[in-house]
Amino acid sequence: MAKGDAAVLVESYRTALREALARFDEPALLRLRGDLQVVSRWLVARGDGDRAKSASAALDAVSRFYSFGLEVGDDVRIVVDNQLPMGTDIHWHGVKVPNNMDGVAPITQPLVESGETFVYEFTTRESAIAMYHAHHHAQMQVPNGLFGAFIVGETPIPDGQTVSGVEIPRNLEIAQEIPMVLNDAGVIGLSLNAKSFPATEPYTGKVGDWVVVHYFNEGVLVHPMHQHQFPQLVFAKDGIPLDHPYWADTVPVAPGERYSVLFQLEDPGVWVWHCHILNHVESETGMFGMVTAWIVEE
Ligand SMILES: [Cu+2]
Repeated sequence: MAKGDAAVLVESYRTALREALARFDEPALLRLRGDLQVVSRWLVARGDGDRAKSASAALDAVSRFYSFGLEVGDDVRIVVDNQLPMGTDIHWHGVKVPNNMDGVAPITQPLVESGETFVYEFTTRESAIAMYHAHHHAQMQVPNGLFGAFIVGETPIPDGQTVSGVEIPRNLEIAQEIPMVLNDAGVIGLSLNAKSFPATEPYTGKVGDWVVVHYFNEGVLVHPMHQHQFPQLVFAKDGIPLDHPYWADTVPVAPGERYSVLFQLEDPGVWVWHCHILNHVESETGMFGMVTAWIVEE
């Protein structure tokens, strides 16, 4: 393909996605368990103009639409309705599926051409902290929004264990469980859950709360996620529980990786939480991108 053709394709792809977004309706079938059926229409942020504001509005919709949780043993049926001007597919990243459901056109299935539908069916076998994303032209489709978070069952937390001298109470009650998708390219750009600071609203909690965060890197760069004040106990990598959890104030998350962390909001105040690659969070005009915060109250 000539370079000029690729540029035209990217532009028409973005235009079609923006149009699809304008037609977006709240799906009726989201978060059903058992015989799940989600009618997927790939969407993407409106990335031009005021990126923070537009990304915020658009990706709110995307994350509601595309993040869903399942139980182990659920029969999953997902209908992909391809409204893009180009072919696509979906790979279930971190979930075991039959080979012909692995979503790698043209190896394991035919390409889902523009205007076609394709049905993915599988039964979840084990708990997973997973993602799903386009595999065809992933370098273009994923950074432009063709991805989502995908959680199956429960991944155990190391409560009752002592790690580096710190005792994690038994039978911990988790005040919040937060999926945090990292992105850095395409029309979405540098973002946390598809929002760029200041659209990244702070998280709020009370002193003493325990929080679980699952980082998902759907971007093309590594992001060392730094939490001020509260060390993060890394307890699962790619959804696989660690025999030896470890504490870290900065957790590097490479493309494709997932890290699950547990931490306690120990002190009141406003505590910043951000990627520590500094030009992912600050420009000459101030903070932007992959920054958010905790507001911890007494
Ligand atoms: Cu970063």
